[in-house]
Amino acid sequence: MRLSRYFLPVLKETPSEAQIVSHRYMLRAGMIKQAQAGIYSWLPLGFKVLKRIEQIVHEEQERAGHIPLLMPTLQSADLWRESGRYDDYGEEMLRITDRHGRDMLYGPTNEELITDIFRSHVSSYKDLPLTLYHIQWKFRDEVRPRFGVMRGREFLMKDGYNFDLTKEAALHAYNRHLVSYLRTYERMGLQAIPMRADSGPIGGDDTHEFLVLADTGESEVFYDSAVTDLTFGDRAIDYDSVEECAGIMREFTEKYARTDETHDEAKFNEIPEERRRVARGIEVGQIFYFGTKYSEAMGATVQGPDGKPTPVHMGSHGIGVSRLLGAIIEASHDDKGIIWPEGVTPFHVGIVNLKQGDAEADGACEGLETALINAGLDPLYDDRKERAGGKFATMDLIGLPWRITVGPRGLKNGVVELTSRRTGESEEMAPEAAVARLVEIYAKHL
Ligand code: P5A
Repeated sequence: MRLSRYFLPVLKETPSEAQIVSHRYMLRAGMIKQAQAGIYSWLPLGFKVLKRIEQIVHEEQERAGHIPLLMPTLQSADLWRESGRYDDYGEEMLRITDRHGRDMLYGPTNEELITDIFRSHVSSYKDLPLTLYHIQWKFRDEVRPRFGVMRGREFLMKDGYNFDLTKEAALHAYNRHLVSYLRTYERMGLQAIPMRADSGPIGGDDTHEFLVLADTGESEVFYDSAVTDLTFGDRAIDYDSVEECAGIMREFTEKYARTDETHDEAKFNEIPEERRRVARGIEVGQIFYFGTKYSEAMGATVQGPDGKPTPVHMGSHGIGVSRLLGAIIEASHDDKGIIWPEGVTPFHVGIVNLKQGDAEADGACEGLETALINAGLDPLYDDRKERAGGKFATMDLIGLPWRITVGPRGLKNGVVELTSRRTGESEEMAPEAAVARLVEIYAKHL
């Protein structure tokens, strides 16, 4: 992409309404524009990151054996009356009436709709286990939408639902989700710690939230610092193996880590004092096991092996896809702007031409752009007639992890400069070597 043809409405001024760094940088980098309180348009740069995050979520869900589908945003109130949640959900639910006077709502979550799909099409235990998920917009009429995409009213969520014959099978689905979430967040360059939490309006007793530690997080958290040493890494996992998933679940949840809703001071005090931590975190996901709460209320039964109708055991599992952009920026930035992890960056590398209009510099940049594209990478070439300082400032703000700087002086010696956004370190090398280095860096992210 050529920056001269792109739509990147970067702001020079710091927007006064933004209280936290991720919101400030998302506005300044031209990623989002507020349409109404808690409702945003996703401008091209923001939309690109959102799509990259969605892609990672899809890949990891499908790897775990979960099946994508797409349900609508508007739902019928009658389904929610069946589960009893229509009245319970309160003012957070956006209620709408259509021209025929039928009550509808903009879905804040989809337990009812998916249970309706299930009961219409599945009647035998032989069709289990089944986990269906989608990535779809949700609406919650939050009292205080704030911090940009962190607490929106309209937001994008991945929500998945498992259907199993027994509690044991449903707990395996719970563990499988936990494992797949650990992988998902790590691919985005994030450490998200599973913490015992409260289930709120979704229901059930078993629930974990995934929290990214950040001072600007809305949740207060209490944990044993040893949990921050755990990483999932590259280990291979067999998602069908009950023991393997349960083992990872134990490994990542046996140490004390809780949100304030479930915090237990006495248990916390059993941790050696030097490892006790009280901090703040951003909730980027939550998993639930709620048994037969919805299947019993809505008649979602299957014929069991004994021929008797049995209500299915269910859980639901959510990732805050749009919130993740804010969480990643909170976790990865400096005073010049965003620093995208390689896994989610909107463009893989920025090309900065120090002397636009100089035939040799222009030719070298175009050659690099073509070579990068041919190698499967997605470069952003700043071909504007701007001074170098302005080009660097834009690249630093939008946070591409790598930059190639091309200027007449270097070209005389046959070199360009490859710079890491994270460390600021630069290295001179031949253009082909820079392309080869980037191909190597991105190999595990493509
Ligand atoms: C699980 C999937 C549920 O709704 N039902 C379907 C369950 N869980 S949840 O914890 O309430 O939401 C899942 C994740 O969505 C993100 N989230 C939000 N993101 C932005 N703005 C909001 N107002 C908002 N509310 C929830 C969180 O990341 C949460 O973990």
